[in-house]
Amino acid sequence: MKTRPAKNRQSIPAPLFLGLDSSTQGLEATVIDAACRIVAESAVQFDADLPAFKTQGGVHRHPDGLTVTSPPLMWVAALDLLLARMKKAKMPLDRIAAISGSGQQHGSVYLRPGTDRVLKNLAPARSLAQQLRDVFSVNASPIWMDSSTTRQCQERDAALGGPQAVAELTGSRSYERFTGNQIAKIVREHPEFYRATERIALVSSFMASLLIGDYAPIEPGDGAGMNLMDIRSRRWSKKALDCTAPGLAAKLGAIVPSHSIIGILNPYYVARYGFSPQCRVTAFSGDNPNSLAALGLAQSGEVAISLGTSDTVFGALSEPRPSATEGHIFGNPINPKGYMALVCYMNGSLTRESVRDSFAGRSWKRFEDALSATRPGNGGKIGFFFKEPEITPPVRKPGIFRFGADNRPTDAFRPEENIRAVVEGQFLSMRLHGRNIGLVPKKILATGGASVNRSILRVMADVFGVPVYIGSQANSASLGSAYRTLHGWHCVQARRFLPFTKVIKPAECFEKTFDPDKTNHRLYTALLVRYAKLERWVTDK
Ligand code: 5FX
Repeated sequence: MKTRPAKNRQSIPAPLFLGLDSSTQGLEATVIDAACRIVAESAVQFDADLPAFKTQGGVHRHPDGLTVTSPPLMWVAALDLLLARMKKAKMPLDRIAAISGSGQQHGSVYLRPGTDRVLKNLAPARSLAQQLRDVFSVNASPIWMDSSTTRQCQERDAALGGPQAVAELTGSRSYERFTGNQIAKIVREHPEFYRATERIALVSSFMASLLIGDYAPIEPGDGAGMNLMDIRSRRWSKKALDCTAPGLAAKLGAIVPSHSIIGILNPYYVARYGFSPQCRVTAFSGDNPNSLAALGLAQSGEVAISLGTSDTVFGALSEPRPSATEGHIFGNPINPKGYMALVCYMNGSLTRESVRDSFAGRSWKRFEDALSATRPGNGGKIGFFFKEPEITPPVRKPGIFRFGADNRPTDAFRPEENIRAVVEGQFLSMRLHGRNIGLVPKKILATGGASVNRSILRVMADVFGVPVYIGSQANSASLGSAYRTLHGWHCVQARRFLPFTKVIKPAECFEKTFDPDKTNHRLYTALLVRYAKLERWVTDK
Protein backbone atom coordinates (compact mmCIF):
# COMPACT_ATOMS: atom_id res chain seq x y z
CA MET A 1 0.00 0.00 0.00
CA LYS A 2 1.23 3.50 -0.83
CA THR A 3 0.62 6.10 1.85
CA ARG A 4 1.51 9.72 1.90
CA PRO A 5 1.95 11.67 5.15
CA ALA A 6 0.11 14.96 5.68
CA LYS A 7 2.32 17.84 4.45
CA ASN A 8 1.76 20.26 7.28
CA ARG A 9 0.78 18.74 10.58
CA GLN A 10 -0.20 22.11 12.08
CA SER A 11 -2.90 22.87 9.51
CA ILE A 12 -6.27 21.13 9.17
CA PRO A 13 -5.46 17.86 7.41
CA ALA A 14 -6.61 17.78 3.80
CA PRO A 15 -9.63 15.55 3.26
CA LEU A 16 -9.36 12.21 1.47
CA PHE A 17 -12.02 10.20 -0.38
CA LEU A 18 -12.42 6.44 -0.43
CA GLY A 19 -13.84 4.35 -3.29
CA LEU A 20 -14.54 0.65 -2.73
CA ASP A 21 -15.22 -2.00 -5.35
CA SER A 22 -16.85 -5.28 -4.34
CA SER A 23 -16.17 -7.15 -7.56
CA THR A 24 -16.62 -10.81 -8.47
CA GLN A 25 -13.13 -11.80 -7.33
CA GLY A 26 -12.29 -9.39 -4.54
CA LEU A 27 -12.77 -6.14 -2.68
CA GLU A 28 -10.60 -3.18 -3.65
CA ALA A 29 -10.07 0.28 -2.21
CA THR A 30 -8.79 3.42 -3.89
CA VAL A 31 -8.14 6.56 -1.84
CA ILE A 32 -7.81 9.92 -3.60
CA ASP A 33 -7.20 13.47 -2.46
CA ALA A 34 -9.32 16.47 -3.45
CA ALA A 35 -7.15 16.93 -6.57
CA CYS A 36 -8.14 13.42 -7.74
CA ARG A 37 -4.64 12.01 -7.13
CA ILE A 38 -4.52 8.39 -6.00
CA VAL A 39 -2.84 8.31 -2.58
CA ALA A 40 -3.44 4.72 -1.52
CA GLU A 41 -4.78 1.42 -2.77
CA SER A 42 -5.52 -1.86 -1.05
CA ALA A 43 -7.22 -5.12 -1.97
CA VAL A 44 -8.56 -8.42 -0.67
CA GLN A 45 -8.80 -11.48 -2.94
CA PHE A 46 -11.71 -13.70 -1.93
CA ASP A 47 -10.17 -17.08 -2.90
CA ALA A 48 -6.74 -16.47 -1.37
CA ASP A 49 -7.60 -14.25 1.60
CA LEU A 50 -10.87 -15.85 2.71
CA PRO A 51 -10.32 -19.55 1.89
CA ALA A 52 -12.96 -20.69 4.40
CA PHE A 53 -15.64 -19.70 1.86
CA LYS A 54 -14.16 -22.14 -0.69
CA THR A 55 -14.82 -19.97 -3.76
CA GLN A 56 -13.11 -20.21 -7.13
CA GLY A 57 -12.75 -16.82 -8.72
CA GLY A 58 -15.02 -15.55 -5.92
CA VAL A 59 -17.95 -17.77 -6.92
CA HIS A 60 -19.56 -21.17 -6.48
CA ARG A 61 -20.58 -22.84 -9.75
CA HIS A 62 -23.44 -25.28 -9.18
CA PRO A 63 -23.70 -28.75 -10.77
CA ASP A 64 -26.51 -27.69 -13.17
CA GLY A 65 -23.88 -25.63 -15.04
CA LEU A 66 -26.18 -22.60 -14.99
CA THR A 67 -26.44 -21.48 -11.37
CA VAL A 68 -23.60 -19.30 -10.05
CA THR A 69 -23.68 -17.82 -6.54
CA SER A 70 -21.41 -16.23 -3.94
CA PRO A 71 -21.72 -16.33 -0.15
CA PRO A 72 -22.79 -12.84 1.00
CA LEU A 73 -21.05 -13.37 4.35
CA MET A 74 -17.76 -13.46 2.39
CA TRP A 75 -18.38 -9.91 1.16
CA VAL A 76 -18.98 -8.89 4.79
CA ALA A 77 -15.78 -10.56 6.02
CA ALA A 78 -13.83 -8.93 3.18
CA LEU A 79 -14.80 -5.44 4.35
CA ASP A 80 -13.34 -5.98 7.85
CA LEU A 81 -10.21 -7.56 6.36
CA LEU A 82 -9.65 -4.71 3.90
CA LEU A 83 -10.13 -1.99 6.53
CA ALA A 84 -7.85 -3.86 8.97
CA ARG A 85 -5.15 -3.94 6.28
CA MET A 86 -5.56 -0.23 5.62
CA LYS A 87 -5.33 0.56 9.33
CA LYS A 88 -2.24 -1.66 9.69
CA ALA A 89 -0.63 0.18 6.77
CA LYS A 90 -1.15 3.40 8.79
CA MET A 91 -3.44 4.90 6.19
CA PRO A 92 -4.90 8.08 7.75
CA LEU A 93 -8.46 6.78 7.81
CA ASP A 94 -9.44 9.69 10.09
CA ARG A 95 -8.93 12.04 7.08
CA ILE A 96 -11.45 10.25 4.88
CA ALA A 97 -14.29 12.71 4.47
CA ALA A 98 -16.55 10.57 2.30
CA ILE A 99 -16.87 7.03 0.99
CA SER A 100 -18.67 5.52 -1.99
CA GLY A 101 -18.43 2.21 -3.70
CA SER A 102 -19.20 -0.19 -6.44
CA GLY A 103 -20.63 -3.66 -6.65
CA GLN A 104 -20.66 -6.29 -9.37
CA GLN A 105 -23.92 -5.58 -11.14
CA HIS A 106 -27.08 -7.72 -10.89
CA GLY A 107 -26.04 -9.77 -7.77
CA SER A 108 -28.61 -9.70 -4.95
CA VAL A 109 -28.64 -10.07 -1.15
CA TYR A 110 -31.68 -11.22 0.86
CA LEU A 111 -31.99 -9.94 4.43
CA ARG A 112 -34.20 -11.18 7.27
CA PRO A 113 -36.53 -8.89 9.24
CA GLY A 114 -34.62 -6.81 11.79
CA THR A 115 -31.33 -6.75 9.88
CA ASP A 116 -31.47 -2.94 10.04
CA ARG A 117 -31.42 -3.16 13.86
CA VAL A 118 -28.43 -5.50 13.80
CA LEU A 119 -26.65 -3.03 11.48
CA LYS A 120 -27.46 -0.06 13.72
CA ASN A 121 -26.13 -1.79 16.83
CA LEU A 122 -22.83 -3.20 15.58
CA ALA A 123 -20.39 -3.77 18.46
CA PRO A 124 -16.84 -2.65 17.57
CA ALA A 125 -15.25 -5.43 19.61
CA ARG A 126 -16.75 -8.14 17.38
CA SER A 127 -16.25 -8.66 13.66
CA LEU A 128 -18.95 -7.86 11.10
CA ALA A 129 -19.08 -11.51 10.06
CA GLN A 130 -19.68 -12.65 13.66
CA GLN A 131 -22.54 -10.20 14.00
CA LEU A 132 -24.15 -10.67 10.61
CA ARG A 133 -23.90 -14.41 10.06
CA ASP A 134 -27.64 -14.97 10.76
CA VAL A 135 -29.14 -12.05 8.83
CA PHE A 136 -29.38 -13.74 5.40
CA SER A 137 -32.61 -15.37 4.30
CA VAL A 138 -30.75 -16.73 1.24
CA ASN A 139 -27.19 -17.84 2.02
CA ALA A 140 -26.09 -18.16 -1.61
CA SER A 141 -26.49 -14.85 -3.46
CA PRO A 142 -27.15 -15.19 -7.20
CA ILE A 143 -24.59 -13.16 -9.18
CA TRP A 144 -24.16 -11.83 -12.72
CA MET A 145 -22.63 -15.07 -14.05
CA ASP A 146 -25.83 -16.97 -13.31
CA SER A 147 -27.88 -18.02 -16.34
CA SER A 148 -30.46 -20.26 -14.65
CA THR A 149 -33.57 -18.08 -15.04
CA THR A 150 -34.54 -18.55 -18.71
CA ARG A 151 -38.01 -19.67 -17.65
CA GLN A 152 -38.55 -16.55 -15.51
CA CYS A 153 -37.28 -14.32 -18.34
CA GLN A 154 -39.81 -15.87 -20.71
CA GLU A 155 -42.64 -15.55 -18.20
CA ARG A 156 -41.87 -11.94 -17.35
CA ASP A 157 -41.37 -11.05 -21.04
CA ALA A 158 -44.79 -12.54 -21.78
CA ALA A 159 -46.42 -10.65 -18.88
CA LEU A 160 -44.88 -7.34 -19.94
CA GLY A 161 -45.61 -7.50 -23.68
CA GLY A 162 -42.46 -9.09 -25.12
CA PRO A 163 -38.71 -8.40 -25.16
CA GLN A 164 -38.85 -4.99 -26.89
CA ALA A 165 -41.55 -3.79 -24.46
CA VAL A 166 -39.37 -4.89 -21.51
CA ALA A 167 -36.38 -3.11 -23.06
CA GLU A 168 -38.44 0.08 -23.58
CA LEU A 169 -39.62 -0.05 -19.98
CA THR A 170 -36.50 -1.12 -18.09
CA GLY A 171 -33.60 -0.39 -20.49
CA SER A 172 -32.86 -4.05 -21.34
CA ARG A 173 -34.86 -7.07 -22.42
CA SER A 174 -35.10 -9.76 -19.76
CA TYR A 175 -31.65 -11.21 -19.15
CA GLU A 176 -31.06 -14.25 -16.97
CA ARG A 177 -28.59 -12.46 -14.72
CA PHE A 178 -30.82 -9.41 -14.12
CA THR A 179 -32.09 -9.27 -10.54
CA GLY A 180 -35.86 -9.26 -11.20
CA ASN A 181 -35.61 -12.64 -12.90
CA GLN A 182 -33.47 -13.96 -10.05
CA ILE A 183 -36.07 -12.79 -7.52
CA ALA A 184 -38.86 -14.45 -9.54
CA LYS A 185 -36.88 -17.72 -9.47
CA ILE A 186 -36.52 -17.58 -5.67
CA VAL A 187 -40.25 -16.91 -5.28
CA ARG A 188 -41.05 -19.95 -7.46
CA GLU A 189 -38.49 -22.38 -6.06
CA HIS A 190 -38.24 -21.24 -2.43
CA PRO A 191 -41.28 -19.16 -1.48
CA GLU A 192 -40.33 -19.65 2.18
CA PHE A 193 -37.00 -17.82 1.59
CA TYR A 194 -38.86 -14.94 -0.03
CA ARG A 195 -41.35 -14.76 2.85
CA ALA A 196 -38.42 -14.65 5.30
CA THR A 197 -36.95 -11.62 3.48
CA GLU A 198 -37.53 -8.07 4.68
CA ARG A 199 -35.08 -6.33 2.33
CA ILE A 200 -33.55 -7.24 -1.02
CA ALA A 201 -30.32 -5.36 -1.75
CA LEU A 202 -27.96 -5.29 -4.71
CA VAL A 203 -24.31 -6.06 -3.94
CA SER A 204 -23.68 -2.32 -4.15
CA SER A 205 -26.48 -1.23 -1.81
CA PHE A 206 -25.68 -4.10 0.56
CA MET A 207 -22.08 -2.92 0.95
CA ALA A 208 -23.38 0.62 1.50
CA SER A 209 -25.76 -0.75 4.19
CA LEU A 210 -22.79 -2.20 6.08
CA LEU A 211 -21.23 1.27 6.18
CA ILE A 212 -24.25 3.38 7.15
CA GLY A 213 -25.64 0.79 9.58
CA ASP A 214 -29.07 0.77 7.95
CA TYR A 215 -30.78 -0.39 4.75
CA ALA A 216 -29.23 1.68 1.95
CA PRO A 217 -31.18 2.87 -1.10
CA ILE A 218 -30.39 1.81 -4.68
CA GLU A 219 -29.39 4.37 -7.36
CA PRO A 220 -30.36 4.41 -11.07
CA GLY A 221 -27.03 3.19 -12.48
CA ASP A 222 -27.23 -0.17 -10.73
CA GLY A 223 -31.03 -0.19 -10.36
CA ALA A 224 -31.31 -0.42 -14.15
CA GLY A 225 -29.62 -3.84 -14.03
CA MET A 226 -32.68 -5.44 -12.45
CA ASN A 227 -35.38 -5.36 -15.19
CA LEU A 228 -37.54 -3.71 -12.49
CA MET A 229 -36.89 0.03 -12.78
CA ASP A 230 -38.64 2.34 -15.25
CA ILE A 231 -35.55 3.62 -17.07
CA ARG A 232 -37.10 7.03 -17.81
CA SER A 233 -38.74 7.90 -14.47
CA ARG A 234 -36.00 6.12 -12.46
CA ARG A 235 -38.67 4.63 -10.19
CA TRP A 236 -39.75 1.05 -9.66
CA SER A 237 -42.16 0.04 -12.40
CA LYS A 238 -45.36 -1.27 -10.79
CA LYS A 239 -46.00 -3.53 -13.81
CA ALA A 240 -42.53 -5.03 -13.61
CA LEU A 241 -42.77 -5.55 -9.85
CA ASP A 242 -46.26 -7.06 -10.00
CA CYS A 243 -45.24 -9.80 -12.44
CA THR A 244 -42.17 -10.67 -10.36
CA ALA A 245 -43.20 -11.20 -6.74
CA PRO A 246 -45.91 -10.15 -4.28
CA GLY A 247 -45.12 -7.21 -2.00
CA LEU A 248 -41.84 -6.50 -3.77
CA ALA A 249 -41.88 -2.67 -3.55
CA ALA A 250 -41.64 -2.75 0.24
CA LYS A 251 -38.64 -5.09 0.08
CA LEU A 252 -36.67 -2.97 -2.42
CA GLY A 253 -36.68 0.39 -0.66
CA ALA A 254 -36.06 3.71 -2.42
CA ILE A 255 -34.15 4.76 -5.53
CA VAL A 256 -32.10 7.93 -4.98
CA PRO A 257 -29.88 10.02 -7.31
CA SER A 258 -26.35 8.61 -7.58
CA HIS A 259 -24.65 11.62 -5.95
CA SER A 260 -26.90 11.46 -2.83
CA ILE A 261 -25.33 11.33 0.59
CA ILE A 262 -27.14 8.34 2.08
CA GLY A 263 -25.81 8.49 5.61
CA ILE A 264 -23.01 9.02 8.08
CA LEU A 265 -20.49 6.25 8.68
CA ASN A 266 -21.64 3.87 11.42
CA PRO A 267 -19.77 4.33 14.76
CA TYR A 268 -18.48 0.75 14.41
CA TYR A 269 -15.86 1.97 11.90
CA VAL A 270 -14.96 5.00 14.00
CA ALA A 271 -14.24 2.87 17.06
CA ARG A 272 -12.65 -0.09 15.28
CA TYR A 273 -10.59 1.60 12.54
CA GLY A 274 -10.28 5.25 13.54
CA PHE A 275 -12.50 6.80 10.86
CA SER A 276 -13.87 10.29 11.47
CA PRO A 277 -17.37 10.35 13.06
CA GLN A 278 -18.30 12.92 10.39
CA CYS A 279 -17.39 10.69 7.44
CA ARG A 280 -20.24 10.63 4.91
CA VAL A 281 -21.36 7.84 2.62
CA THR A 282 -22.51 8.50 -0.97
CA ALA A 283 -24.85 6.06 -2.75
CA PHE A 284 -23.02 3.00 -4.15
CA SER A 285 -23.43 2.05 -7.83
CA GLY A 286 -22.58 -0.86 -10.14
CA ASP A 287 -19.13 -1.61 -11.53
CA ASN A 288 -19.96 -0.52 -15.07
CA PRO A 289 -21.53 2.82 -14.08
CA ASN A 290 -18.54 3.46 -11.81
CA SER A 291 -16.10 2.68 -14.63
CA LEU A 292 -17.96 5.27 -16.70
CA ALA A 293 -17.51 7.73 -13.81
CA ALA A 294 -13.77 6.97 -13.73
CA LEU A 295 -13.59 8.17 -17.34
CA GLY A 296 -15.91 11.13 -16.75
CA LEU A 297 -18.26 10.19 -19.62
CA ALA A 298 -21.13 12.59 -19.02
CA GLN A 299 -22.24 13.68 -22.52
CA SER A 300 -23.53 11.85 -25.61
CA GLY A 301 -20.74 10.93 -28.00
CA GLU A 302 -18.25 10.19 -25.20
CA VAL A 303 -17.54 6.50 -25.63
CA ALA A 304 -15.07 4.04 -24.09
CA ILE A 305 -14.05 0.68 -25.47
CA SER A 306 -12.56 -1.68 -22.94
CA LEU A 307 -10.59 -4.49 -24.56
CA GLY A 308 -10.42 -7.13 -21.85
CA THR A 309 -11.28 -10.78 -21.27
CA SER A 310 -14.68 -9.69 -22.47
CA ASP A 311 -14.88 -6.50 -24.55
CA THR A 312 -17.30 -3.75 -23.57
CA VAL A 313 -18.37 -0.61 -25.37
CA PHE A 314 -19.99 1.98 -23.14
CA GLY A 315 -20.78 5.63 -23.14
CA ALA A 316 -23.09 8.44 -22.17
CA LEU A 317 -26.46 9.05 -23.82
CA SER A 318 -28.88 11.93 -23.39
CA GLU A 319 -31.87 9.88 -24.63
CA PRO A 320 -32.27 6.14 -24.06
CA ARG A 321 -32.64 3.92 -27.15
CA PRO A 322 -33.29 0.51 -25.62
CA SER A 323 -33.07 -2.52 -27.87
CA ALA A 324 -34.31 -6.07 -27.35
CA THR A 325 -31.47 -7.44 -29.44
CA GLU A 326 -28.39 -5.86 -27.91
CA GLY A 327 -26.97 -3.93 -25.01
CA HIS A 328 -28.28 -2.28 -21.91
CA ILE A 329 -29.34 1.21 -20.92
CA PHE A 330 -28.51 2.22 -17.35
CA GLY A 331 -28.86 5.52 -15.48
CA ASN A 332 -25.72 7.63 -15.89
CA PRO A 333 -24.22 7.84 -12.36
CA ILE A 334 -22.59 11.22 -13.00
CA ASN A 335 -25.44 12.93 -14.82
CA PRO A 336 -28.78 12.64 -12.97
CA LYS A 337 -30.75 13.31 -16.17
CA GLY A 338 -28.54 11.26 -18.47
CA TYR A 339 -28.18 7.61 -19.40
CA MET A 340 -25.41 5.22 -20.22
CA ALA A 341 -25.39 2.43 -22.78
CA LEU A 342 -23.31 -0.72 -22.55
CA VAL A 343 -22.69 -3.46 -25.10
CA CYS A 344 -20.94 -6.54 -23.77
CA TYR A 345 -19.02 -9.15 -25.81
CA MET A 346 -17.93 -12.56 -24.56
CA ASN A 347 -15.41 -12.91 -27.41
CA GLY A 348 -12.74 -10.38 -26.48
CA SER A 349 -9.08 -10.95 -25.70
CA LEU A 350 -9.30 -14.74 -25.50
CA THR A 351 -10.61 -14.88 -29.05
CA ARG A 352 -7.96 -12.46 -30.37
CA GLU A 353 -5.36 -14.58 -28.57
CA SER A 354 -6.61 -17.81 -30.08
CA VAL A 355 -6.39 -16.29 -33.58
CA ARG A 356 -2.89 -15.04 -32.70
CA ASP A 357 -1.91 -18.53 -31.52
CA SER A 358 -3.27 -20.21 -34.63
CA PHE A 359 -1.98 -17.74 -37.22
CA ALA A 360 0.84 -15.68 -35.69
CA GLY A 361 2.88 -18.27 -33.78
CA ARG A 362 1.62 -16.96 -30.40
CA SER A 363 3.39 -13.63 -30.97
CA TRP A 364 1.73 -10.19 -30.70
CA LYS A 365 4.60 -8.78 -32.76
CA ARG A 366 3.75 -11.14 -35.64
CA PHE A 367 0.05 -10.37 -35.13
CA GLU A 368 0.78 -6.65 -35.55
CA ASP A 369 3.07 -7.30 -38.54
CA ALA A 370 0.26 -9.28 -40.17
CA LEU A 371 -2.13 -6.35 -39.68
CA SER A 372 0.40 -4.02 -41.32
CA ALA A 373 0.94 -6.47 -44.19
CA THR A 374 -2.75 -6.53 -45.12
CA ARG A 375 -4.85 -3.69 -46.48
CA PRO A 376 -7.81 -2.11 -44.62
CA GLY A 377 -10.98 -3.87 -45.74
CA ASN A 378 -9.11 -7.20 -46.15
CA GLY A 379 -9.91 -7.33 -49.89
CA GLY A 380 -13.60 -7.70 -48.98
CA LYS A 381 -13.05 -10.77 -46.80
CA ILE A 382 -15.13 -10.85 -43.60
CA GLY A 383 -14.89 -13.24 -40.63
CA PHE A 384 -16.93 -14.01 -37.49
CA PHE A 385 -14.92 -15.62 -34.71
CA PHE A 386 -17.07 -17.00 -31.87
CA LYS A 387 -14.68 -18.97 -29.70
CA GLU A 388 -17.26 -18.69 -26.89
CA PRO A 389 -21.06 -18.45 -27.10
CA GLU A 390 -21.68 -14.77 -27.79
CA ILE A 391 -23.97 -12.25 -26.07
CA THR A 392 -23.79 -9.69 -28.93
CA PRO A 393 -25.21 -10.87 -31.27
CA PRO A 394 -26.74 -13.80 -29.39
CA VAL A 395 -24.93 -16.95 -30.63
CA ARG A 396 -25.27 -20.09 -28.53
CA LYS A 397 -22.96 -22.37 -30.50
CA PRO A 398 -19.32 -21.31 -30.89
CA GLY A 399 -17.85 -21.38 -34.40
CA ILE A 400 -15.83 -19.52 -37.05
CA PHE A 401 -17.51 -18.23 -40.22
CA ARG A 402 -15.48 -16.80 -43.12
CA PHE A 403 -16.82 -15.10 -46.24
CA GLY A 404 -15.15 -14.03 -49.49
CA ALA A 405 -15.71 -10.70 -51.22
CA ASP A 406 -18.57 -12.39 -53.13
CA ASN A 407 -20.34 -13.13 -49.79
CA ARG A 408 -19.82 -16.87 -50.23
CA PRO A 409 -18.65 -18.96 -47.25
CA THR A 410 -15.00 -19.93 -47.57
CA ASP A 411 -12.17 -21.44 -45.55
CA ALA A 412 -9.51 -20.00 -47.79
CA PHE A 413 -8.18 -17.09 -45.71
CA ARG A 414 -4.43 -16.65 -45.58
CA PRO A 415 -3.02 -16.50 -41.99
CA GLU A 416 -2.68 -12.71 -42.08
CA GLU A 417 -6.21 -12.35 -43.49
CA ASN A 418 -7.58 -14.22 -40.46
CA ILE A 419 -5.81 -11.72 -38.22
CA ARG A 420 -7.19 -8.70 -40.02
CA ALA A 421 -10.62 -10.35 -40.18
CA VAL A 422 -10.88 -10.88 -36.39
CA VAL A 423 -9.87 -7.29 -35.57
CA GLU A 424 -12.00 -5.62 -38.27
CA GLY A 425 -14.95 -7.91 -37.49
CA GLN A 426 -14.90 -7.06 -33.78
CA PHE A 427 -14.87 -3.29 -34.40
CA LEU A 428 -17.48 -3.46 -37.17
CA SER A 429 -19.70 -5.37 -34.73
CA MET A 430 -19.14 -2.73 -32.02
CA ARG A 431 -19.98 0.06 -34.47
CA LEU A 432 -23.12 -1.77 -35.64
CA HIS A 433 -24.50 -2.82 -32.26
CA GLY A 434 -23.39 0.31 -30.42
CA ARG A 435 -25.21 2.44 -33.01
CA ASN A 436 -28.36 0.34 -32.54
CA ILE A 437 -28.65 1.59 -28.95
CA GLY A 438 -27.45 5.12 -29.63
CA LEU A 439 -23.68 4.84 -29.08
CA VAL A 440 -22.24 6.97 -31.86
CA PRO A 441 -18.80 8.13 -30.69
CA LYS A 442 -17.25 11.54 -31.30
CA LYS A 443 -14.09 10.22 -29.72
CA ILE A 444 -13.13 6.91 -28.15
CA LEU A 445 -11.19 6.24 -24.95
CA ALA A 446 -9.54 2.83 -25.29
CA THR A 447 -8.83 0.92 -22.08
CA GLY A 448 -8.05 -2.66 -21.06
CA GLY A 449 -5.13 -4.99 -21.74
CA ALA A 450 -5.30 -5.05 -25.54
CA SER A 451 -5.32 -1.26 -25.80
CA VAL A 452 -1.50 -1.36 -25.77
CA ASN A 453 -1.63 -2.93 -29.25
CA ARG A 454 -1.19 0.09 -31.49
CA SER A 455 -2.19 -1.48 -34.79
CA ILE A 456 -5.44 -2.72 -33.25
CA LEU A 457 -6.22 0.86 -32.21
CA ARG A 458 -5.51 2.14 -35.73
CA VAL A 459 -8.22 -0.18 -37.06
CA MET A 460 -10.54 1.05 -34.27
CA ALA A 461 -10.01 4.70 -35.30
CA ASP A 462 -10.64 3.92 -38.99
CA VAL A 463 -13.73 1.75 -38.44
CA PHE A 464 -15.42 4.39 -36.24
CA GLY A 465 -13.96 7.40 -38.06
CA VAL A 466 -13.07 9.20 -34.81
CA PRO A 467 -9.87 9.85 -32.84
CA VAL A 468 -8.80 7.19 -30.34
CA TYR A 469 -7.22 8.11 -26.99
CA ILE A 470 -5.47 5.76 -24.58
CA GLY A 471 -4.67 5.79 -20.88
CA SER A 472 -4.19 3.15 -18.23
CA GLN A 473 -6.94 2.90 -15.63
CA ALA A 474 -6.32 0.20 -13.07
CA ASN A 475 -9.15 -0.48 -10.57
CA SER A 476 -11.45 1.74 -12.60
CA ALA A 477 -14.62 0.91 -10.62
CA SER A 478 -13.10 1.82 -7.25
CA LEU A 479 -11.51 4.94 -8.75
CA GLY A 480 -14.86 5.93 -10.26
CA SER A 481 -16.46 5.46 -6.83
CA ALA A 482 -13.84 7.68 -5.25
CA TYR A 483 -14.52 10.37 -7.89
CA ARG A 484 -18.26 10.05 -7.28
CA THR A 485 -17.96 10.52 -3.55
CA LEU A 486 -15.69 13.53 -4.07
CA HIS A 487 -18.34 14.89 -6.45
CA GLY A 488 -21.09 14.28 -3.82
CA TRP A 489 -18.93 16.07 -1.24
CA HIS A 490 -18.52 19.10 -3.54
CA CYS A 491 -22.31 19.20 -4.04
CA VAL A 492 -22.81 19.21 -0.25
CA GLN A 493 -20.27 22.02 0.19
CA ALA A 494 -21.97 24.07 -2.56
CA ARG A 495 -25.49 23.11 -1.31
CA ARG A 496 -26.51 22.43 -4.91
CA PHE A 497 -25.81 19.97 -7.70
CA LEU A 498 -22.57 20.77 -9.52
CA PRO A 499 -21.80 19.15 -12.89
CA PHE A 500 -19.43 16.23 -12.32
CA THR A 501 -16.94 17.29 -14.98
CA LYS A 502 -16.72 20.82 -13.51
CA VAL A 503 -15.37 19.54 -10.19
CA ILE A 504 -13.69 16.23 -11.06
CA LYS A 505 -10.47 16.72 -13.00
CA PRO A 506 -8.79 13.30 -13.29
CA ALA A 507 -5.10 13.50 -12.50
CA GLU A 508 -4.25 11.08 -15.30
CA CYS A 509 -5.12 12.22 -18.80
CA PHE A 510 -5.79 10.20 -21.92
CA GLU A 511 -3.50 10.81 -24.88
CA LYS A 512 -4.68 11.04 -28.45
CA THR A 513 -3.08 8.07 -30.20
CA PHE A 514 -4.68 7.93 -33.64
CA ASP A 515 -6.74 10.13 -35.93
CA PRO A 516 -8.87 8.22 -38.41
CA ASP A 517 -7.93 7.89 -42.07
CA LYS A 518 -10.92 9.25 -44.00
CA THR A 519 -10.49 6.95 -47.03
CA ASN A 520 -10.32 3.86 -44.83
CA HIS A 521 -13.34 5.03 -42.86
CA ARG A 522 -15.42 5.33 -46.07
CA LEU A 523 -14.36 1.83 -47.01
CA TYR A 524 -15.44 0.46 -43.59
CA THR A 525 -18.77 2.27 -43.83
CA ALA A 526 -19.48 0.40 -47.07
CA LEU A 527 -18.22 -2.86 -45.58
CA LEU A 528 -20.54 -2.45 -42.58
CA VAL A 529 -23.61 -2.95 -44.80
CA ARG A 530 -22.27 -6.33 -45.95
CA TYR A 531 -21.12 -7.18 -42.43
CA ALA A 532 -24.64 -6.62 -41.00
CA LYS A 533 -26.21 -8.86 -43.69
CA LEU A 534 -23.69 -11.64 -43.15
CA GLU A 535 -24.11 -11.41 -39.38
CA ARG A 536 -27.85 -11.95 -39.79
CA TRP A 537 -27.08 -14.99 -41.94
CA VAL A 538 -24.67 -16.39 -39.34
CA THR A 539 -27.02 -15.82 -36.38
CA ASP A 540 -30.10 -17.21 -38.19
CA LYS A 541 -28.32 -20.49 -38.85
C1 5FX B 1 -22.84 -6.19 -16.87
O1 5FX B 1 -24.16 -6.26 -17.27
C2 5FX B 1 -22.36 -7.44 -16.25
O2 5FX B 1 -23.08 -8.39 -16.09
C3 5FX B 1 -20.95 -7.51 -15.77
O3 5FX B 1 -20.15 -6.54 -16.37
C4 5FX B 1 -20.92 -7.38 -14.27
O4 5FX B 1 -21.31 -6.09 -13.90
C5 5FX B 1 -19.52 -7.69 -13.75
F1 5FX B 1 -19.45 -7.47 -12.46
